[in-house]
Amino acid sequence: MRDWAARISSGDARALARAATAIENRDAAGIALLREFSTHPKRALVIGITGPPGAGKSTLVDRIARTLRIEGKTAGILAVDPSSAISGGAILGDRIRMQSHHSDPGIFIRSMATRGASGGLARTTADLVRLLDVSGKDTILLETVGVGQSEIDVARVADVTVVVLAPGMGDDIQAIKAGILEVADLFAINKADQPGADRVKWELHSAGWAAPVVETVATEGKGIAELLAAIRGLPLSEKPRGVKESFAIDHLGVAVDSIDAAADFYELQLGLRMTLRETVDREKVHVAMFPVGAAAGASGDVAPRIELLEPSAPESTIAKFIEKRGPGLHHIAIRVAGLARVLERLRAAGARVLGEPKPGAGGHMCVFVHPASTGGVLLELIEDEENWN
Ligand SMILES: Nc1nc2c(ncn2[C@@H]2O[C@H](COP(=O)(O)OP(=O)(O)OP(=O)(O)O)[C@@H](O)[C@H]2O)c(=O)[nH]1
Ligand SMILES: [Mg+2]
Repeated sequence: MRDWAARISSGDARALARAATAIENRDAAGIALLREFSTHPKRALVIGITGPPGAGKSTLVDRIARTLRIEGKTAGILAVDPSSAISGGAILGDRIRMQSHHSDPGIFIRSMATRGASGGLARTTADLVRLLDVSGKDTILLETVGVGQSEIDVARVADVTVVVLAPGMGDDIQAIKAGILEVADLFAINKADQPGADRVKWELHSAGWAAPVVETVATEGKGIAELLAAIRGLPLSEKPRGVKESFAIDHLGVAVDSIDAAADFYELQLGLRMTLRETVDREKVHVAMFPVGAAAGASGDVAPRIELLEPSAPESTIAKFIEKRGPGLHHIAIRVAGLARVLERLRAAGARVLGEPKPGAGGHMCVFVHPASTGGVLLELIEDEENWN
């Protein structure tokens, strides 16, 4: 094991390939290797390249890798295909296009297809990124097809995510899943040799997407230097590395006159299970929790919950809320990875953020946004501490 790990660290391509397979299969040996590497400091720059099918991601990755090699740097390339089977067209295409690097030990290429849940794919991707980092690759390029949640999870593993768009991909930016655009630190409008690139740029702009835009013609290697310069120019230090913004419902807080009375509905009639009942003295409330559904997605293990809130004293804010508006939805709580950045954006846009994040119940940092900014409901934002690296 030690010997294997040492060979990987020294950049041995065969040891690396064997390790990648063990990690993908989650073999005992793969897990042991990861444990061996768990204290390895992150060094590589991880660039996520995502976007709709056929936008030119693989061609772009290939060009970026070539440019890096000319600069004397090494690259690891992971092509993650969450949709197709191993023999799927996209991956086959990737293999063919990447063949020019085949004999270059400074480039390691790996294709992965979906196995199991999206969270699993993101986990394996993060592990392979670590492996490539350990092996001394300076830059890791992560290609995913932007069609669903799983690549958004995968994009969270990257330090910088480039969303590749191209003209003529369905005429409307709105047609592209908004979630994909949200992960963009940078847009590459590829196929700028074709008509309509300006229009894509204009649509991005008018739809309010603020990330920088670089035009490229991947097939001709145009705009690659500019793209790399833009990637390197992003203020990496400002965001915690490896943590990308993401959002998940944590709980819905419902103000009730009596937990006992309301619990009958949620427990007996609806069939949910009460997992916690407690009194939070500081907030002067009794709380009852009803998890709804399995832990959703990759962000943490906590299932979203309905929380019934009953005032434990007349001066409780819940008592005041009921007095004013009657029982009902009191707040929505969303778990956010990258809370600091989100707050910065909200404040800049004039949202009424109530104070600074403070430790709440459970010790997580949380902060409230006034209903006046949210369409009428108090919004609690909770920092998701999950870290991907
Ligand atoms: N005209 C033009 N064609 C391009 C450009 N970049 C890529 N292509 C072509 O577009 C097609 C798709 O390119 P890929 O690099 O496979 O695109 P992709 O986004 O990786 O595709 P998937 O992995 O299948 O989602 C290929 O035929 C490329 O040759 C470009 O800048 N201009
Ligand atoms: Mg591709």
